[in-house]
Amino acid sequence: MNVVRGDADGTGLRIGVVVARFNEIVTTPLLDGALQALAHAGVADADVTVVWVPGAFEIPTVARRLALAEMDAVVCLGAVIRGETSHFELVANEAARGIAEVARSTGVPCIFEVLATDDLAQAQARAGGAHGNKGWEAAMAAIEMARVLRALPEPVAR
Ligand code: INI
Repeated sequence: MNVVRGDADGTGLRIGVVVARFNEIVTTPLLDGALQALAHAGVADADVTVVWVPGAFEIPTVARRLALAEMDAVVCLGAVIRGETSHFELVANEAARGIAEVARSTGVPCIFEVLATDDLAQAQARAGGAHGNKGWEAAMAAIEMARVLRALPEPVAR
């Protein structure tokens, strides 16, 4: 039996991070957590590319570009906070759908860490507050997925 399980060794991995400016009070600590995790796992500073985009809606476009630029994984960070209009749903759904589509179509792991919360306090609790830092978790998920893919055989044409 072959069992593949990714580890937390980031040595030699190239990681892209796409982070939304919208709700920057939340996304900056998410980014800090992600960068700390990458360094902790041994990813070299020079192998990390951080790209800021206006909002979560724009994340998939840059995630695709980074995925196609030979990144081993892309971490997508944003915060969508429920307002009084349906804009919240549209942005959150399109970010999720777009990031998933980039991951599937490129084969490069794109980690979805766009928080979708009812209010700012819930988001801050997940960005270095009572519920930890989801940016850190996202970065570790990126490394795990990159390591899983490295351990798997190359795909063959069928
Ligand atoms: N972008 C976010 O990242 N979070 C939000 O909560 C948000 N809301 O609620 O509007 C948001 N909107 C901006 C959107 O991502 C795009 O930048 C904008 O629509 C331009 O395309």
